[in-house]
Amino acid sequence: MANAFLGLGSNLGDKRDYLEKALEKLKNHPSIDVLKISSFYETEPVGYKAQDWFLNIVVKIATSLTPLELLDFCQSIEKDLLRKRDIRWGPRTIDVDILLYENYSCQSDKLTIPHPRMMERAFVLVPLEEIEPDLIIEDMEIFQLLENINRAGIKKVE
Ligand code: GSY
Repeated sequence: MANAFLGLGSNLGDKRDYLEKALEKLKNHPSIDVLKISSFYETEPVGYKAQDWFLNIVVKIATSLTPLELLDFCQSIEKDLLRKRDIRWGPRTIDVDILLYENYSCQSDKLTIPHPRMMERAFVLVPLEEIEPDLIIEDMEIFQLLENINRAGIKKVE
C-alpha cells in the first residue's frame, strides 16, 4: 500500500455536499483506505478572481492503486459529480487532485507529482499541515513552506 495525499475543492452549488459525496466515493473504493481528513476551509479563489470562494479539504489515503489508476479514479469522481471544464481556472463542482504519492515524482502531460502548484497554495498547505505536521516535501519541511504563505484568504470552518 502507498500513502498519498489528495486535495479536494468545490466552489459551485452545495460545496459541502460535493465534498462529502467525493469523500464517500473514496471511502467506498475497495483499494483505498481513507486515513485522515482535514477540517473544511473556506478559501479565496486563486487565479480567476471573479468567482465564489472555494471550500477545500486535504485527505490522506493508503492505496494499492498506481498513480495513474488513482488519477483515473479521481477524474471519474469529478465526472460523476458533474464537473465541467469550461474556464481553465474557473468555477467547478468538484476538483480532486493528487498532491503527493509516497516519494514518487513524475512529470507528464497527464500527471505531475508532486502537484506542480501545491508549494505556493495556502488552500493546500494549511490543511496538509493540519493532518501531517511532520511532512517533508522535496527536502522542505511543511512548516518552512508555510513561512512564506499568506493565510489571509483562508478560514477554517468551525
Ligand atoms: O486547483 C484546484 C482548483 N482551484 C482552487 C481551489 O481549490 N481553491 C482555491 N482557493 N482556489 C482555486 N483555484 C483553483 S483553479
